[in-house]
Amino acid sequence: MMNNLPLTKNKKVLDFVLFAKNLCSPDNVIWIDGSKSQLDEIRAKTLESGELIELNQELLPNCYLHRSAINDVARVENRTFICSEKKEDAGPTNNWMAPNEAKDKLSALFKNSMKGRTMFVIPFSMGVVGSKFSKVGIEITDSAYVVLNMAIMTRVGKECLDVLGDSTDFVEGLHCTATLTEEERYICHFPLENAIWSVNSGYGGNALLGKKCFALRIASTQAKREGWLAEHMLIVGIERTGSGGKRETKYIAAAFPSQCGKTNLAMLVPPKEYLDKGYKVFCVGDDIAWLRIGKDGRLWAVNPENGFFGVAVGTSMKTNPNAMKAISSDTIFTNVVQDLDNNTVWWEGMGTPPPTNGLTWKGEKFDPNSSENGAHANSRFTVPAKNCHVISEEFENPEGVPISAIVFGGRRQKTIPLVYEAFDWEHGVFMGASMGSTTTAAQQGAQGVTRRDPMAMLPFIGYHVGDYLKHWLEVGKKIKNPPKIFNVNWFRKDENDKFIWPGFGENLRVLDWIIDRCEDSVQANKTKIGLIPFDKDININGIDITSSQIKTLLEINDTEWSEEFKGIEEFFDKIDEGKLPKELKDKLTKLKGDKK
Ligand code: SAT
Ligand code: MN
Repeated sequence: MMNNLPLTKNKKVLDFVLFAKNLCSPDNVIWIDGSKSQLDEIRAKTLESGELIELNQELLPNCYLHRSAINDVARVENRTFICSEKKEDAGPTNNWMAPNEAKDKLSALFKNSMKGRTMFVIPFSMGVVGSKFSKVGIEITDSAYVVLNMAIMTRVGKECLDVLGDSTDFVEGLHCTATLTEEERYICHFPLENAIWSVNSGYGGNALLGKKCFALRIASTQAKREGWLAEHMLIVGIERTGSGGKRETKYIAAAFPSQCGKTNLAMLVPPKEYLDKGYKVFCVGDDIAWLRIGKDGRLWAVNPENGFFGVAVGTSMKTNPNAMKAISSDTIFTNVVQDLDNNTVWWEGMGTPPPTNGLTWKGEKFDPNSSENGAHANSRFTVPAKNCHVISEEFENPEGVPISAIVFGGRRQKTIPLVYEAFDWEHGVFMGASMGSTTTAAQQGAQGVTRRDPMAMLPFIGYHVGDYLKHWLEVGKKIKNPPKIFNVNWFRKDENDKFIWPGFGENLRVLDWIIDRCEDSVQANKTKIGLIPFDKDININGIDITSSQIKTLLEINDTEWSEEFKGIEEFFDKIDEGKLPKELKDKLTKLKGDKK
């Protein structure tokens, strides 16, 4: 039987559940205990209602398909609010609403919104249950799809309440799909109360409140108060024989805006030459890193999530074989094509022929010859981390992994070299603060323009961006052995508009240089913008790259950089509001003035 008795005596949790119950008037309340039998029962109900569709259990064991509402397929930045006490605390990169106004507005939308429905109470932990790095949340939702996804993406169940005990230190998340009306969709964050209210969307980033809402927006405010960093970063471990002849795994944390291949980089497969030399790559996380200063004076990172919520379109045996293997079982697919002949899934860029008898993400007949995509561009898979064959042994380590290098990157057709290294932490923070990515067809608005996205956190910083950058500088001052900071760009194009660098697994060649630099085993070329590899130090054996192309990839063009500095200056002016750290402005002035 479903558990509808409270799983805790924690007064604040019970008060929150009672408050939500009185407001939303559900028919019944179910506490998620984390047991397989309870999740099976909930899934069975979604199969009856059609919310989930069972896929071919022989070919795709324990895999299911979900089609979202057509108007509810992505995060909605324009309906996402930071409800800090004062507007200036949210800063120029966030929408702001006064906390009381937000509560009033959303209360009206929540009122009786669960009539005729079940209210689920999901206790969850971001990070290993009970670790001092971890934080507990309670999400209340009317969506069984959310429950099943949260059970993959986070650690859920009674044990989270047990470790919470009677502490009041948890994040309250109130979520209701309500009517899915776009004009009444709100994702509101209350940093002062550690609370999130989300209404009228069932989509991942809006509804799985542990992810962007908690682990980035709320956690970034907690991190600021507590002296650590909550970042939009993958964490990858690379095992190789280091310069001293010892086998060692070095960990890299890397921030990229969406559509730059974070999940692919986190699980990359080494090129043959590197496999032969014994290189191994381990994935710790593909989206979020919580970073703290360890007792040893290094920066340590955990991935607070327990699964991957990856983009399906474009994922193939070529781009990400490890993800493809992972999602052959235990996966919820959202908004992909259903192949009716064998009841499996398909999407554009999967590398196999399109089904002739299929249904699009909207559930309509799929025409493989139509110019319209069958899968939504933001179609997703939700899969447990343990399904990934290259998940790191340290994934469950409550202390996390020590970070040797922080890498920033974006999609830039020119100007930015394949890789360069910051002179020091402060310069690295400048690099992160000024990073940008070229907009693609996947984004609204003009294409081909550079959108600045500091640390890939633009939509996820829960407070003023100037204070956030100041916090980065302050953390840096406290790290005795800071990681080195780099910037990479896999997306430089030639005069024929073709990508020069092959990308994907070959990116290991660049990570290898980065680790060499961290081990001080390779020299670098000092230029005015940073430390660049000497051509010979990027290994191009076995790839289709000429030495003149490597030169282009590493080129610093003065005219392009003047333009770049102008773009950075404009952006800094826009976000300043008197809060942008002077160190960063000075750095820009200095870099601008420096000769080659
Ligand atoms: O926001 S989600 O986490 O759903 C996906 C993304 O845009 O990164
Ligand atoms: Mn992300």
